[in-house]
Amino acid sequence: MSNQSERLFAEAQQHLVGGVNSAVRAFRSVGGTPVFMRRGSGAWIEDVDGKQYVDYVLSYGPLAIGHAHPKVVSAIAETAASGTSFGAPTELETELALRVKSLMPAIERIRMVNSGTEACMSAVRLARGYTGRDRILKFRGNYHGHVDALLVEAGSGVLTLGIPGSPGVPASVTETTLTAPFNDIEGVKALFAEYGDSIAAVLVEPVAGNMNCVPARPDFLAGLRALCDESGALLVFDEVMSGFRAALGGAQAHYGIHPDLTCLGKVIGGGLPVGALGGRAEVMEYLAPSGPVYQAGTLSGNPLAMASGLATLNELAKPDVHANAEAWTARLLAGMQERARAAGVPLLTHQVGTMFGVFFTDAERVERFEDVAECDAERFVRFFHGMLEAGVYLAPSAFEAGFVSTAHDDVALSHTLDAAERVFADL
Ligand code: KE4
Repeated sequence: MSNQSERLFAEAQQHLVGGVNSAVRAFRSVGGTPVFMRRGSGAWIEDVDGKQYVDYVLSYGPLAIGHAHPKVVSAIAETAASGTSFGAPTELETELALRVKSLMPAIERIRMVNSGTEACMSAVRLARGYTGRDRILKFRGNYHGHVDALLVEAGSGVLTLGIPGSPGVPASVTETTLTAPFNDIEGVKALFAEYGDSIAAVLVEPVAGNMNCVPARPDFLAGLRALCDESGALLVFDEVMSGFRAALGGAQAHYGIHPDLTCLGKVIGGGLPVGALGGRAEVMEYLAPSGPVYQAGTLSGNPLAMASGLATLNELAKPDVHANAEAWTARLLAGMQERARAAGVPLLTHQVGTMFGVFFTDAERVERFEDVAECDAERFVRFFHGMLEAGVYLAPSAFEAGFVSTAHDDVALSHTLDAAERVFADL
């Protein structure tokens, strides 16, 4: 069969940098040609050659109720019929805010933006403006979008001052960014001992989804909460990925820890561009126009994105809907482990809600970036391509999490596990 993706990719590369509009899609770390997709339906996605795959990327998280859900499609179509954007307040923005607040009580005020990056960028500026402090503490392996101050590649050694991880980011921007190992509260205590009164915020992915899927240890998050309380720094949960997935109320519900600020994205837009920053009213009211910290956006809160996000969260919040998807995820991972064991393939899996990770390692535990880096990435590449060939679409990187939707059913489960059984046999 002709491979349309190869033809389309060759052309795309003449016009789009790397042939893509987001770096991870280029298959650089797994090799081969990115598969061009043309439609999705529920748990399935179809490429330009008509081949179907069970989809565990789900647009890197947003599609919590699957592709082209009728409620989402009709909400967008009906809203669009009345116009796409007004640059003026609309009732839909308050409706989505109320839905989010009903699921995340730590959010008293919210500001809609257009991406997770924008939410995290705004969180950093707000924390610095509110506390009058400059330093931000983040964790190795955590990703918070392509924000200059947060694109920090951890240096050698245990704890580092920021070292620009990308050209174009001046040292002056990252010298106030501190980096510590994920899940290591002692390392954080050392940084607070030295810099505590100059730290504006601790920014953490409570479930790290950008170094595969690595949940924070409960004592680690509790330790961060205590250190922030003692020092006056703000605790910021980046729940762009874990929001409405780690639990219906996000990782903050899963762990029972309230951050001062929460960054959201992905699911909150149901596949349309939405990010959000929310948290304690006393802090959030420091944002313009109520306070002095400037923040704005032409399409922030636009009706289409609000309608898409609202339809998604309303569906997800129905009784047992999220719980059933969590249970399905557990069945998937149990089936994968059973088949890996039978094939003698060392496989460790993590699940938090409807997020999951698979690691080719015989290690007992994977808790920080360094542990992930020691896993067998070459075996992952063969696994990735074998599953792709078998009609299962995983993220093209050993450092990405997997996602399940409420549309993943028994047919998708048996298709996936049959594929895994065949691929493990060849690993
Ligand atoms: P966006 O700007 O891509 O909407 O969100 C940035 C972001 C912030 N915080 C967390 C925890 C995130 O996971 C992300 C984005 N995640 C990646 C997936 N690893 C998006 C996929 C991509 O870059 O194409």
